[in-house]
Amino acid sequence: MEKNDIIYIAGHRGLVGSALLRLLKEEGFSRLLTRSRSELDLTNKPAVEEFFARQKPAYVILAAARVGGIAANNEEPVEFLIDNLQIQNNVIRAAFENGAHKLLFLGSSCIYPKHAPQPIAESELLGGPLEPTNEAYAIAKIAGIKLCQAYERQYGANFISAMPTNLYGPNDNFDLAKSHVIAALLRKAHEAKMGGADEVVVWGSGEPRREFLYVDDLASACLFLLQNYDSPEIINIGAGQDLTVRELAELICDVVGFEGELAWDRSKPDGTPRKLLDISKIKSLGWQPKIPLREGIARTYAWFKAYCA
Ligand code: GFB
Repeated sequence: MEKNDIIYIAGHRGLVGSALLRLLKEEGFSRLLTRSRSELDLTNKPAVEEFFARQKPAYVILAAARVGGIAANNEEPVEFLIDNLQIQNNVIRAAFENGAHKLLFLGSSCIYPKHAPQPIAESELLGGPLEPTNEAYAIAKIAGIKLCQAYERQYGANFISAMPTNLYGPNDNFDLAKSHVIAALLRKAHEAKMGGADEVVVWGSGEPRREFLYVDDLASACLFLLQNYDSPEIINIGAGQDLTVRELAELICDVVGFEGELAWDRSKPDGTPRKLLDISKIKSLGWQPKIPLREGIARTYAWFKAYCA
């Protein structure tokens, strides 16, 4: 990967894409290609074809997707399935047809079976039924992995797929109906503190376990894979440790400085009981996470206060 290669970051305004854009700029990559959703609708096949035919990116990072937390996934399976299939089909095909050297497809830890052995190794893919709350999103992501592998098998394309664990950081979505748990609890704890409320409502039982990776660590892993990994086999990216939702909520309240109680809304789903990724494969290649959870949450809270509060 040369510093003057044309690199297209699809989804550069999102949590993942914006972190990649920051990192690639810092590293001196000078021809970074981005388009906002109003400039290029990735679900529009002719528009995507025209964009690739004109720009001919050498590297493509597919960080554009319809994403959301457990509620959005559970309530809008149609959009999660269709939009993600369209975006990835359009971008992956156009990348191949316009001679991209390499494409990085980003999946998710929810592609693994609900009851996969922990920590979850890459070999668990398609080993059992999925978690129902995010089955539509997971099916779309699995289709993306299989399309990249098919391009490699049939045409020799260097299209790789990475599976990040749950992510958080600056530019996350803090809208409570769509957000993932860290963004949601940061907002709730902040608003409770500012409003003098005596409790914060947390969804579910507090018992599910989750692993969280700060998005700058994810960006560094993606750059590492673009530079060092050329296999169609999927590869996990995670933090290597997890905690319960209850422990997470307590940590977030501590970072925010909210001293009231936690209240549990058990009418909301818990989702999958645990999804800790086995990251021994990427570690053995030489990458590891750097930003501890508490520090990442503090940085995210600082960003939230600056831009969203
Ligand atoms: O982050 P989250 O929405 O997604 O929820 P998943 C994680 C856990 O936090 C669940 C609990 O057990 C939630 O019930 N939780 C507690 C909350 N309070 C809240 C809250 O206020 N908001 C939210 N959102 N959760 C998603 C998938 O699953 O993970 C996606 O739906 C994707 O497909 C993503 O894979 C990474 O970890 O359950």
